[in-house]
Amino acid sequence: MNIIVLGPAASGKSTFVSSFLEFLKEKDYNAKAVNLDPASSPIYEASVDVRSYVRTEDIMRECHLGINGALLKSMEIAVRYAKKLVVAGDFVLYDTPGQMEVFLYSTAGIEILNAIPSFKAGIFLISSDMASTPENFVSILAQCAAVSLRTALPVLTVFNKCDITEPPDIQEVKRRLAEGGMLSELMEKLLAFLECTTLPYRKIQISSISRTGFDDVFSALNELLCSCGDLS
Ligand SMILES: Nc1nc2c(ncn2[C@@H]2O[C@H](COP(=O)(O)OP(=O)(O)OP(=O)(O)O)[C@@H](O)[C@H]2O)c(=O)[nH]1
Ligand SMILES: [Mg+2]
Repeated sequence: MNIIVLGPAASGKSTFVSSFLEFLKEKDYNAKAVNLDPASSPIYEASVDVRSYVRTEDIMRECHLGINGALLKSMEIAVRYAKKLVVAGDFVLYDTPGQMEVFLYSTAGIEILNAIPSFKAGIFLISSDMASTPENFVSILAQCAAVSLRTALPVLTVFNKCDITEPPDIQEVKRRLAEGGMLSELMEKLLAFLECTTLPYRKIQISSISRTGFDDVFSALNELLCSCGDLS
């Protein structure tokens, strides 16, 4: 199974890849990790590292670009090596950059994901502390739904960093949105994005640091890719 780990900057993607890789290896699976982030060196043993082909800091210097423009340019260059960025294994975890525009707007991110053979799923990591206000929660949900649409992957929505804060209670978010405020109507409508994520079926809470909730991720991934399973 190929697992693409997606999510906003600092949601804990690389830490999750590192911890979940160990979790899978301890279960005796042939598990591997691939770094698809040209701006960051992997904090785990990567079977393939995109930085062997392109590094964002080099692109910044050579093309006189800022960090975000250089990251997008790096991903465009990485497309040339897309086939070399794929490995085989029982489980392969693909770590991605936190700049969501790579998957929300640019074609490069999608082309790289398209090179990964099927039997693949996405994990969209949400940092629980980032989703602590209704505004943030709704905004992240909208991103999650857009990423599923854009990547055409079955995507599991997962709350990370639950060791430091509880993820939001969805009923409580709905109640607070109903209280009013200038943008409450807009946010209430955006809340419909919730239905486009796996959260109405199952709320998965993990900590990549203390390694809690990984069994739940593992079974939900298997159910997500098994036509006979549901997420309840
Ligand atoms: N408390 C806590 N901290 C975490 C957890 N997961 C990650 N972190 C911390 O969050 C910070 C960002 O983690 P990363 O794994 O680098 O996040 P990322 O999503 O890969 O970041 P980018 O690649 O820059 O987008 C680091 O300081 C991690 O130690 C967690 O489950 N709990
Ligand atoms: Mg990272």
